[in-house]
Amino acid sequence: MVKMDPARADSLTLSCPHGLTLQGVTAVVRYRIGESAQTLRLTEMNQPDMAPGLRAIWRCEPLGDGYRLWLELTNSGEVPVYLETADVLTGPAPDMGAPPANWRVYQNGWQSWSPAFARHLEGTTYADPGTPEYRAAHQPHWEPDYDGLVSSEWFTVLFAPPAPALLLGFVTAKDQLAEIRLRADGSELTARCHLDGVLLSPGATLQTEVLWVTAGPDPLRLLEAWAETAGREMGARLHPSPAASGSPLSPPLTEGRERGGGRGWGEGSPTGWCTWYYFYGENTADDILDNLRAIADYRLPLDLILIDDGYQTAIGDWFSINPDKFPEGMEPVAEAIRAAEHRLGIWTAPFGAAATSQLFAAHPDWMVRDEKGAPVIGWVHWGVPCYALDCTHPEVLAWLEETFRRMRREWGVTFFKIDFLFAAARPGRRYDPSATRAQALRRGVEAVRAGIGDDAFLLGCGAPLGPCIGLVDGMRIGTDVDPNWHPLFRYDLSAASTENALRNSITRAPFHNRLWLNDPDCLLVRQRGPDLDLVLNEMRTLTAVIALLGGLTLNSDNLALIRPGRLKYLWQALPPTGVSARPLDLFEHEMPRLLLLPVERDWGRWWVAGVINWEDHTVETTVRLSDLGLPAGRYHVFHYWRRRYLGITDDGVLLRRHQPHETAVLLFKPVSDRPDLLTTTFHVCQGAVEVADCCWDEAHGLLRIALEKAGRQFGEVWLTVPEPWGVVEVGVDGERHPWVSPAPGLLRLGLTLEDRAELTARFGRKR
Ligand code: 9PG
Repeated sequence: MVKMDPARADSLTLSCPHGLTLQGVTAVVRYRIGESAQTLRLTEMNQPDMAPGLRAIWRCEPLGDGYRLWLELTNSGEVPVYLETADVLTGPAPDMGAPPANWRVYQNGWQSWSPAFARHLEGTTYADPGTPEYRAAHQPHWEPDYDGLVSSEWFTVLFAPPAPALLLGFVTAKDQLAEIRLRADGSELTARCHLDGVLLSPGATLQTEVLWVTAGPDPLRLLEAWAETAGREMGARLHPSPAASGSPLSPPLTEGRERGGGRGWGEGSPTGWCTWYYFYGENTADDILDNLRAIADYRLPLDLILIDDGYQTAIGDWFSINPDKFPEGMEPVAEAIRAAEHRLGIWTAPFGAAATSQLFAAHPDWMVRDEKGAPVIGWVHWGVPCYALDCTHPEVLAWLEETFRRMRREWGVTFFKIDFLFAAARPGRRYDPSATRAQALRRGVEAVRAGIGDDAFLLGCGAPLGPCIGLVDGMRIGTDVDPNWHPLFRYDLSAASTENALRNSITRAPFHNRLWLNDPDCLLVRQRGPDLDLVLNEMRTLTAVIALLGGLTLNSDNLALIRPGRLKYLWQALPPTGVSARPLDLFEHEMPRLLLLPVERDWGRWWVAGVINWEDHTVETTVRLSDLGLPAGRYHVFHYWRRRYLGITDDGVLLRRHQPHETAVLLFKPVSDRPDLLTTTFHVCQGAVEVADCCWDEAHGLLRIALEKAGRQFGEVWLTVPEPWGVVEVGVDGERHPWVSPAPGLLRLGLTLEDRAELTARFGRKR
């Protein structure tokens, strides 16, 4: 309910669900007429308000358990108006029952690589390097009074337990960059749309983005509901996902197997191999062909071959192929990849033109310009300045569309990783003075989509998130993974490192299958050495987290040289389930430690938890069933990486030696009174992808398990055998098969699974 506050006629009170109220709120529009700065403050909803040259309506409608709010702005005068900002809601922060220092505030970074997590305002790990480069890449609304201000791009959730959580989130993002600003002392909470000084001509009208304000007891569910709503409002490109079409919040994984094959777009998360994180752009055509051969030899179920940065002579000159690396050009490599029935993927940074490029030399007028008319640098690419293309220029859009159409046609590319997208949204002057930074970016991505066609896969990277929804299929949601666990500069949370990449992939997990498919970046499984500094626990953490998150699963080792023994880790993450685990303690820990994947099949139900130790030392960790939200009952617990059965619990487990950077992958399976499948070691999700069926024939005491997984992989199957049952015999594909009993009531067998196998176990009642 919205009401006028009788004590203050100059503002409103917005009553949110669960007793939260926002008092003293208004909407504010800042604009210019000529050189004169103007402000219009609105204090009433759904009726027009006027100021010189501007007519505005503050719209409010119910949405779900809350409100949707936006502004409609019309130039009511005879001269141009230039719009700066529109605060769809501004006022003091609400009373959350605790001082702001004790709040958790989800702070979403601007683009793929920008840090995102639920900050604790006091004792935070947040760091702002404060360099011009950092601001250019991560802080699109930076201003000198940024100190003491928490800026979260696009949405936030405020939470101070035990009070309910408050969501302020824009659910549209096509036209303006938007941020939620919170003064750390609670004096101001503002939901602001950035209009970037664009021209509003006499008679013209525009709308701000739509803000959703709501509240609820569970901040993670609010975040999931927001992603769901934003994805729906913006027509997110979602690949058919049975889980996503079920219960809107926290769906259990029901049918991952059918869609997890990674065989084609539309069937879940892509799998593949990427050149970048071993070769870092130094790869030749032969290196790619060697890896193609290794993938075939090992029968690795990797679909896509992604040729990342390095094949081109300069950013912008996408058909000028480096002859030292690709002596015969791109065609023969593309041909070989297609002939081997792989998807061909290619990396570009489409909105940049290197200072050294032919593109810049030919079209200096295609760049975004600064106040002085100089071309604006989008970013510096490995030492080379790249200017930002003006994606409101019709010639630029035509060139983009044609460039991508040619890649599709001439090389047969069907997967496009488009990188450094934030360049298109750098501040500056553009051809179309009425286009915002967000609109410029979106027009650019639209041109790319038009060129590649509707059925090609488009992966955003280095991308401002919101404006890409509905155009991209996948999105990188964190920094680059890296051969190092910690970043070189610890104070930069956007710096490449496995730790930073994993943090964002976990904290942005709720986006998966709601806004796009999440890309957690590549999986590296090679041995520790000059090319990789991850210890075994760190590599297993990377494997486990990527597997539990169910998003894109791309390997980036040199498979032609890798020690074959290491491939067992890659196998255990393939194929992706397509469904994401939930970061249960997202609002409790800035580095969430607890991922939970619920799995449900016709033949059973289980939970896989990833319990992460981010500390640099060994800790003792307790995992309670109540922390996981599991129904009360008795559960078998299996410690996946250690291949150890931990017994039955109705309470929880204690990990006495939880090692540095180790992720304990724990299976919780309800105890059954008849023989049952406990787990398999073919996949981290332990049955979610490789067990096609499992049925119990009580009359004959027969358990039949159908295993299906592309390729050839050794693994174990574990069964539970409760009293009074005893095993009579075990068979694989009709042949008797040896087994052992690692503990009373347990049966384990090893087998090499080649595409499919049927396991039968016959039991009898002991007397
Ligand atoms: C290719 C790489 C890979 C990688 C992308 C992107 O200097 N920088 O700040 C910087 C940030 C990210 C980055 C490279 C440089 O990586 O995320 O997967 O494609 O480009 O150059």
